[in-house]
Amino acid sequence: LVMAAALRHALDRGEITVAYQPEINLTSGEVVGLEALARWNDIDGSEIPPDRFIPVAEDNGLIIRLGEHILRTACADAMRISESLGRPMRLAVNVSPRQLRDKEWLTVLKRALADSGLSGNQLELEITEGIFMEDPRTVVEMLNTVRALGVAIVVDDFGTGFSSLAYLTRFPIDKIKIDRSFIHDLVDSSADAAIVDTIIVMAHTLGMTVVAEGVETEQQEIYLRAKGCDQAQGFRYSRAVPVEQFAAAIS
Ligand code: G
Ligand code: G
Ligand code: MN
Ligand code: NA
Repeated sequence: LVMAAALRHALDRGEITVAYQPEINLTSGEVVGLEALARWNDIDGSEIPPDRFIPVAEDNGLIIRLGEHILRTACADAMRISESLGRPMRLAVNVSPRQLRDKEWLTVLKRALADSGLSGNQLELEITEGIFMEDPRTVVEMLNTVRALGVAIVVDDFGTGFSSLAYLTRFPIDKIKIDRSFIHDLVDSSADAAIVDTIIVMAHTLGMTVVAEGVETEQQEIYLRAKGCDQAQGFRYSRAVPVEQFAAAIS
């Protein structure tokens, strides 16, 4: 309850900011995208991690306002970065099931694109597997509407949920993000390697792009490139940084 009130105040005062982590094309080595990650620096300077405040925002409904703030900020930042770079960067934004269920969601999304000037083709929405356990008719219809704007659908934290794999063919999905728990011991664990290999082959067979998250070492990168993984993200390249720092690093 205390955190919910503090979060509301922080949002009112514009203290919730967005940091960006690059996504790298494993073939070219180029930065091809950026993931927006919410950041909350408390007045005392300490950082409250998103895995603590996002669930609070989801429980009390504040995620609707918070999510809109992050989406709008990120679209505007990605547009500016793309313009100054002279090539389009893809932007990935995490969205909670509760946002997707909100009746205003599509309006919020269209307005964020229109106001920023960002093309729908540059935007990716990261959703977690839990959404696929909800009423499939409603979810498929909403995802198809989003996709008609050119926006791509990404399954985040892939492999950690409890849902059946059948959803991969029932729902319109463009990209899979392999959870970092499978990447961590990739080079030493034949079990984790087998899982990663299989996810890459499966994603490509289904016509999806595949990204490895939590890439920290050169050996992991070499392994993933050899297996045909399309993209990588992780501390090997950069942690999430403020927009000015991101822009300066890639220009
Ligand atoms: O930045 P960090 O890796 O600490 O993020 C931790 C978790 O918080 C991640 O699982 C990420 O998906 C989630 N998260 C970060 N920013 C947002 C956001 O803007 N919206 C939602 N729904 N989740 C976010
Ligand atoms: O959306 P998601 O929950 O996947 O957000 C990414 C999270 O993973 C962020 O909290 C980010 O700080 C974290 N992260 C990003 N790269 C790495 C990495 O290379 N190693 C580890 N341990 N965590 C990472
Ligand atoms: Mn994510
Ligand atoms: Na993730």
